[in-house]
Amino acid sequence: LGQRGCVLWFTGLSGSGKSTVACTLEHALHGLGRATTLLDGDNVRHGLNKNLGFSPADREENIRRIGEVSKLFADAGLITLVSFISPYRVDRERARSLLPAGKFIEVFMKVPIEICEQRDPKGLYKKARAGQIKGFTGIDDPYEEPESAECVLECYDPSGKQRSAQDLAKQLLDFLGGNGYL
Ligand code: GGZ
Repeated sequence: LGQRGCVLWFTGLSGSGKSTVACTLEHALHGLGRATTLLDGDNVRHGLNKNLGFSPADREENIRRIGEVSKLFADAGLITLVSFISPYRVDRERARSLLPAGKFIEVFMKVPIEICEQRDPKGLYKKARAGQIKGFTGIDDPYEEPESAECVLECYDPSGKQRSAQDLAKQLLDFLGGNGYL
């Protein structure tokens, strides 16, 4: 079991494609025979964190618990994919500080909010604009962009064309391979 565990921490707005890319990357890693786990809203906010909502204090506690659980998985040798908005820089930095240097890889899904809002797959931006959801990230709750993420995924090329999840996952695989994580 020579595998070195690490945490790939995806951060980005609602609708930026975090979970899609994380899932695509996970499949690619399985193809290489790597043991992984994926933490996202579906398996964490509905279980471990089902007592938490979206107030600043609840988001902080959400990310705190996810950081601690990620550390446990990484210590067990898994490539741990984590997909939450994680909007507050200080909370991401605390999750980073739980791990030895180099084991926390921050992945910023760089997508302009205008595009996330246009896509609006679940109609949540629309509801936030209408005041039916209060404290929505990017509308009336802050998203603090990473300042030194290990990986910045430019999800749109300069011409405005969307890059595929496969292409973005490939960028991450290249990063992992090139930096001795695989
Ligand atoms: C942001 C919200 C909110 C508010 C519900 N703000 O597109 P989605 O639906 O699937 O992703 C969003 C998800 C965000 O949960 P996280 O655990 O990732 O957030 S955080 O890291 O800030 O704790 C969205 C939905 O939950 N959602 N209300 N007010 N997103």
